[in-house]
This record gives sequence, C-alpha cells and structure tokens, in this order.
Amino acid sequence: MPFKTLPILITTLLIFSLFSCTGTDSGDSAESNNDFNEPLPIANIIVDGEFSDWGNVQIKATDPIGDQNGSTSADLVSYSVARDESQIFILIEVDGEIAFPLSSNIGSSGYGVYIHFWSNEYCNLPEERFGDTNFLAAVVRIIDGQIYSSIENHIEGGNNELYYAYNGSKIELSFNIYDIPENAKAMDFRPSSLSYGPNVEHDKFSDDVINTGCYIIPE
Ligand SMILES: [Ca+2]
Ligand SMILES: [Ca+2]
Repeated sequence: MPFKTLPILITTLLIFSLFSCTGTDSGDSAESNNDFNEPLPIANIIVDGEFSDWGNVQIKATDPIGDQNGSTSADLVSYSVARDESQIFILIEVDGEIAFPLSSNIGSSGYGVYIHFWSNEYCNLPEERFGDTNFLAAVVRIIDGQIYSSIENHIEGGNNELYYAYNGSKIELSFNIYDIPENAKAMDFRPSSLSYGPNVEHDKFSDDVINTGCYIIPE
C-alpha cells in the first residue's frame, strides 16, 4: 500500500538525516575539537601547576574571550581533558590569571566543572542523559580566605577528593576514575568560573554539548 508506506519512508529518511548531522558530522565548528564518540586521551599528567605534561593533549573546546562578568580571572578560554589508568584530568585556561577570589571585590568564588553522564556513546539524545541529579561537580573555591576542593558526587551523595594545582593562566584538576557512575557510556564537561554572593562574577562554557564535546568512557 504505497499511500501508507510513503509517510513512514519520509520519517525514516528524516531520522536518518538527523543522525547523519548530529552523530557523524564533526567538521562544523572550527574552534572546537568536539568530535563525538572519541575516547578520553591518555596522558601522564601530574597535578603540580606545571603544564608541559599537557603538550600532547588537544584542546577540547574554546570559549570566547571577553564574555565574562567581572575580572579576566573569570574569563574562560579553553579546556582539555585526559586520563591515565586511575585518574581523570582537566585543564582550564583563563584569559587573565587564575585567582582566588576571582577579584578583590568579591568573596567566595573559584572554578568548577559540571560533568554529565550519558547512557549512549554520543551525548546527543536528551532522553538518554542520566537525570539532572546524576552528575559530578568538580569545584575549587575560596571560602573565608581558605581554598577548598572536592568532587561533589550527585549520584551517591557526598564529596570525594579533587586535586588541583594552578599557576599563571591555568589550573589542572584530577579525580578518581572510579567516581564515574557505573553504566555510563559517555561524559561531557562544562567548565565554569563561579562566584557566590551579591557581586556575580563568572563565565561558563556553552550548555550545548555540540560546543563542549563528548567523550566515551573507558570500559
Ligand atoms: Ca602538570
Ligand atoms: Ca570566556
């Protein structure tokens, strides 16, 4: 019955076109190495505030310069991610210098990365994203003159160890690979500069995973 099968055929072609665009075409954004369905790069990173160990790791995504609220310490420029057999590493670069607080006229502030987990390998199907409470937040912030760091586990609750070191315009972070939830197939990273209180001062990467990219989680 051609009149019945035609709409089905059109729908199928539309769905196929959609997947062709979002799933396999990675060449649209010149600034970001946001290929989908790629593994986390492996690198020997030491969290020590010295950054030559990132030399072979491609920048994953960039953020515009000058789009922040407040000082250049809040202005995110790029981020990179890597792993070894036991740790996930994140490198964030800002336009100014990494600073705690972000500037002298604000109090509690710092840097964070929101890490979402997906049950498919492309981070591209909204219904496949784990629930909004199912993510990690890696946060380094200053409170009353003291810097605190933790990876807040929104899957099981509680905070785990987040290591950090910074120097000049960059800060590197690491956390244990076992903090990744079971059954997650892929993850995306949303770096942010953060401030708390009346003088809002921050910047963040796009909430669109098309811009920030996606990584397959190692088995
Ligand atoms: Ca290092
Ligand atoms: Ca920026």
